[in-house]
Amino acid sequence: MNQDQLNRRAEAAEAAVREAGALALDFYRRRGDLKIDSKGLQDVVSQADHDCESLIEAFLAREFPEDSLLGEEGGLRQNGPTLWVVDPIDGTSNFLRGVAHWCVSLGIVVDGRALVGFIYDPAADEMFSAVAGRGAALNGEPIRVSGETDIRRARIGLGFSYRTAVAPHARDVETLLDAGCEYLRLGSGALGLAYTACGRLDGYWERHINLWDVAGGLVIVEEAGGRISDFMTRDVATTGNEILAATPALFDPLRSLVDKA
Ligand code: LIP
Repeated sequence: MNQDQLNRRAEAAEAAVREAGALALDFYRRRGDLKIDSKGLQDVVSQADHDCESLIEAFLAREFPEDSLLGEEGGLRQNGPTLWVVDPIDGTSNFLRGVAHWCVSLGIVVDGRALVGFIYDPAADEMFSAVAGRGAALNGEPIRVSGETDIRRARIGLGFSYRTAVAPHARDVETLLDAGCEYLRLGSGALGLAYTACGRLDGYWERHINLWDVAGGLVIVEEAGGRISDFMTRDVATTGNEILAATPALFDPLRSLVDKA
């Protein structure tokens, strides 16, 4: 894929995420009318997730019908080698409970590497973005990970879902606190990566997360100067993986802490 093809897709991806974000915000304001379905323990979904994903699917079919789409709700629509990976509403539990910490996340993956990322928080009107080799931004302003080097001053985002056992997560909390490291569980892996990229957090750790939750954030963290664990394995689109993101100085200390937990 040449730079021009990538740039055209990046422009289109931003437009698609903004449109889906506007629809999601409209649903959010009338969330009381939404019927909530369960996908598993503490794993919810509503018409808002489905309609926002369908909007992006229709957009993609119009603009780049040769590309493929992987969405949280509709799964894989295989076409050509370029893969758009979408989480129409990341932080769905927050969304349905009226907690204004959710977003639309989109990443474009080529040859197993995320090259374009957009994470849009419509409630805060914050657009986190990055294209490989062109840096990361928040509402167009360049962003960098924090300069934090000391685990005893660090604030780390933690994620958990019942896709994994409780005990390792509980040990993570204890291990980080014993190390003097503060943690926050905000309920959106995508925003956890975006906040790491702009220095609101010094890192993010979750023992299992899906590609659609992080595809947008991977390139945003890297282009903001952060380090990311080797998330993109061959079958990650179906299996998911653990994710560790952090400032360069904190990555190895955090790695050894969570490996010890
Ligand atoms: C959520 C992730 C979060 C994880 C939740 C859930 P969703 O995604 O962003 O990191 O801890 O279990 O998977 O379901 O809101 O799109």
